[in-house]
Amino acid sequence: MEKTFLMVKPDGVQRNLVGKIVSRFESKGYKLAGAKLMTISKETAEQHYGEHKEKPFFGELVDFITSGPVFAMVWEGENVINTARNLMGKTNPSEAAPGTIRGDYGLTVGKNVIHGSDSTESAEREINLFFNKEDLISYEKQDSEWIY
Ligand code: RTP
Ligand code: MG
Repeated sequence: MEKTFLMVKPDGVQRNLVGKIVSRFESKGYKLAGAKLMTISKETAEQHYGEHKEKPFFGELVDFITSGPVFAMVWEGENVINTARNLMGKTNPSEAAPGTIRGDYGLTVGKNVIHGSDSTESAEREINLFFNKEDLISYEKQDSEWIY
């Protein structure tokens, strides 16, 4: 089953949005495979956002993501990578539609509450960067094809 890496960013943790954000993905019907509250080292942050190394906002991005605890998660379900991105909304909260996480809770492009993997390759890379294999739980809920 497809897996994605999602992370409530430091602004979301500081603003007590962890429960609300987890609830969106639970309500949608996806399955939680792993989660932890953690602080990110500068090295891990630079690796995680490596694709943005040359961007002018890279330093600010790394400083922000390491500024306080984040809530890292792995979610599972059919097409979860793309669907989670749709539930998150556009990168800039001022362009994100109401009803999306960033549309409802995000303030600025820098403080946009949540991260989500954008491809199967980045999902695999990010899951491996943040979680050990034994931290991810595989479990059955019900004998049904459509309950993940
Ligand atoms: P993320 O990686 O955090 O899930 O966000 P994303 O895919 O929607 O956006 P991406 O292009 O990967 O950018 C990563 C994060 O960098 C910050 N950003 N700042 N100042 C700026 O112009 C700017 N552009 C991007 C955002 O916090 C974005 O989430
Ligand atoms: Mg991204």
